Amino acid sequence: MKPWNYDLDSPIAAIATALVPSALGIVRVSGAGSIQLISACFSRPKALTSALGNTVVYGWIIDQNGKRIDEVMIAVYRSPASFTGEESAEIIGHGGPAVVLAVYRTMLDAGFRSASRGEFALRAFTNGKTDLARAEAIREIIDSRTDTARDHAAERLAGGLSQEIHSIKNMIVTSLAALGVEIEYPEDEDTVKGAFDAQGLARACERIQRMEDAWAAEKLLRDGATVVLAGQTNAGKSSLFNSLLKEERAIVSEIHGTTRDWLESEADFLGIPVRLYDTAGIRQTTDSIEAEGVGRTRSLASQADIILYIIDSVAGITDQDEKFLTETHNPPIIPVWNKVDQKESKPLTKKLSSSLSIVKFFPVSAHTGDGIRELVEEAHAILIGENQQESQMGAGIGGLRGQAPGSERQKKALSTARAFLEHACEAEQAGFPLDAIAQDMEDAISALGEITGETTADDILSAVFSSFCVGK
Ligand SMILES: Nc1nc2c(ncn2[C@@H]2O[C@H](COP(=O)(O)OP(=O)(O)OP(=O)(O)O)[C@@H](O)[C@H]2O)c(=O)[nH]1
Ligand SMILES: [Mg+2]
Repeated sequence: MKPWNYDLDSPIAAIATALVPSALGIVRVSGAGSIQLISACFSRPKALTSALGNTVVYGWIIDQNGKRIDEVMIAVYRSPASFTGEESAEIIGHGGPAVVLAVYRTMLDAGFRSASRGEFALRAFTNGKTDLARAEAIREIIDSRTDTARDHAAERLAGGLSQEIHSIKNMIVTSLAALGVEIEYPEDEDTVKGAFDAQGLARACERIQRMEDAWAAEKLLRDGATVVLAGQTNAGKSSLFNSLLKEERAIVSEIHGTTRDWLESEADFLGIPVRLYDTAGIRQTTDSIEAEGVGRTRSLASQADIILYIIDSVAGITDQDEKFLTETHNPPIIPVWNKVDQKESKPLTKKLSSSLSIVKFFPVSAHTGDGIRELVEEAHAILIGENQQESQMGAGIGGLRGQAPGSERQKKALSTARAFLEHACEAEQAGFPLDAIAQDMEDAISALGEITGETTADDILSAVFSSFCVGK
């Protein structure tokens, strides 16, 4: 029995757009007989039932009492030329929550069942319209928080990862076939001796390893990072926060203690999605509300992936700055020398203090934007791991793009496949029987097949699709 407890043959309906006031709202349906079912609650039933695939039909959705619900366009898809491979339709109406819900309820009354999470994509997969890696890329593209993340997901959606997997699998299948001949006709003089293609398998391992190495950066693109702006009052944290966001989000003033509680917003650090926090300036205070704010700053800073510690270069370094910079080792700190546009700004060349002589400061001006690019580049380098090889960095953020795995599940399957291949090579070296080596190679092929869904167990499929949103 399949792990999903609904049948994939009945016609389904779902709301495909967010339930907020908006120009358009879409109710989506799929399954054999869908068009006939909608026609029972449509002002122009004949126009709809006779519509060709990939055409749109204008009319009104009418409820069971004959009341007009909404003026819509219905996009008609005929099997197999649809996303799910089934007969399906998209009812494009107005985007208010009440109207979209009313159209949806009318469809349920007409005989559609509510779709489960990811059921449209599951149907597309079971009908052979997409493989599993490409189906997962649909969710990735929806969840993308930056252009880089979206670009990588789009490449996977276009089949970048699937093609690389197929290509590696074909290499192993070819080697396995040669080994099969050797196993089948061991005494045959004509059989090529040493059919085991150690070099070919080593190349396959390298290609898999390259994809595994790209996962850390892909995970960062998916999950993002937390960056906290901290420092003393009036250092320019809120100004830098606004400058990084390119909007006047936080209140800025020359009064010390302007920010009393933290603020957060979403920023893009060269492709990495970042939750950026502006915080209350750290200082001794008798004001209980401000003290609470300072406590929250310390707590947020301790949970960050990076702290940008802002110092007012006009005021110079205080004992408190020095204490923070020398005592805090985790998470990493980038010291920022702000307000360098001011002529009273103290030059960085001057030895700041003996304990800070090794600290690298980043000179910036939150007002003019000078130095901010370099600051973001530094944060980006720390986040993706400075110790990574150049090639791996390129592979992660820019190089492999859609060939990189997009989920933990895919990364695990890659590691499993590589472990089997390495084991096959070791077994061959140790003089194991050829059929044992062949078994390792088959297991590697099967692990790679889990990525594209050819050999994926039903319960894993169920877990993958149930993480989708309803209507997808
Ligand atoms: N010239 C110049 N002034 C700056 C710069 N950054 C901030 N300022 C000024 O410094 C003052 C304090 O800036 P804020 O951004 O409010 O400082 P803050 O660190 O958020 O201060 P608190 O919220 O009080 O902790 C304001 O008058 C800003 O206009 C800069 O790069 N150049
Ligand atoms: Mg502030």
